[in-house]
Amino acid sequence: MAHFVDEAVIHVKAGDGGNGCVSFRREKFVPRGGPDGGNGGRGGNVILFGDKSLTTLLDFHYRASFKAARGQHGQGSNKFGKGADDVVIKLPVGTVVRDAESEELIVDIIEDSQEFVIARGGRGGRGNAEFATSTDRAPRRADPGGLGEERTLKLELKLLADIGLVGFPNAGKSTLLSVISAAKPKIADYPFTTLSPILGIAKFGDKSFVVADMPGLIEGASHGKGLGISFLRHIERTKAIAVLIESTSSDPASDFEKLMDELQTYSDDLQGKVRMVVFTKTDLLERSKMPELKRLEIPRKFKKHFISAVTGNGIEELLGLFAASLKK
Ligand SMILES: Nc1nc2c(ncn2[C@@H]2O[C@H](COP(=O)(O)OP(=O)(O)OP(=O)(O)O)[C@@H](O)[C@H]2O)c(=O)[nH]1
Ligand SMILES: [Mg+2]
Repeated sequence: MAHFVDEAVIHVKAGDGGNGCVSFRREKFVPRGGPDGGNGGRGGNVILFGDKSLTTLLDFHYRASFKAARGQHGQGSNKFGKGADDVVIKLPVGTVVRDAESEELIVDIIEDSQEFVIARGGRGGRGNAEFATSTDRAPRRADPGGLGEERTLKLELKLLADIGLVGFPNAGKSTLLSVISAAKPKIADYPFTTLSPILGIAKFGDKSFVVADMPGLIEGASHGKGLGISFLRHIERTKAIAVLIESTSSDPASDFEKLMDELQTYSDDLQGKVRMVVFTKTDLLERSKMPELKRLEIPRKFKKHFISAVTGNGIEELLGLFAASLKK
């Protein structure tokens, strides 16, 4: 399957425990009261929590550090410090959590609402009241709070592509992916630059989705020409496919038909996922040729769209179309 690993490295630190307190009772007419220093409170834990409504680790690229508060210190009059709240990190179901240094597997988040304490808060230190014995009635000793656990985690999430980009070699598929996501596919002015699918995460408003940049498809690919079509299995489970055609092509209508034929040879199902035709590199198209391209005979059900990855024209609208095609 079109597996793609979305990754993030985050740092978690549980809260330290509050310190125990050294204190003695002060009462009228009692010159030296007994010890009454309370214990410190527990530091907050950091907890991982599976949330099925999340789909990517993208947000961790903006916030990568999570710290729980320390427990309150103990006080006199046997007042115990309050424990600190836990910090909960929500992760998409399917996230694999590893130790960033050793790569050792720590936990697989496989269920909605699954909880895992990833960093334990430090224990509260004991106050001097707890150290009183028959021989030492006025202990001056209290424990400091324990340290909260701290670790660096590597998160990995396997993703399936939502949208597949299909087109002849050099159509501008990789360039499109590079402008709508953080992916850095190889881009070059020759055919078959992309040899295997590359995925990236694109955002439109508060929606994010996975886009697959595919190797170029050519006529005869179904008979093994070029790179063949075996890589199309990577987009079998996408929700929508966009066919990209260079707007400067000498015969864009025939390009479209050829691409649709190759897709169909692979499976009707795959061809049935084509939602839109995207004409690329409009910055290279003579203005006078635009109307002709717009009139092009392409069945109505396919949305026609025009973009230039160089000027950015039409890119935001295209993301809107992608997002809309995923809703259905
Ligand atoms: N002027 C212009 N050039 C573009 C645009 N998009 C892509 N190109 C150029 O077209 C060439 C091919 O782009 P790629 O993105 O590598 O094409 P591809 O479809 O991924 O090609 P393959 O991986 O070989 O199938 C590169 O030289 C790009 O710089 C565009 O909008 N305007
Ligand atoms: Mg490419």
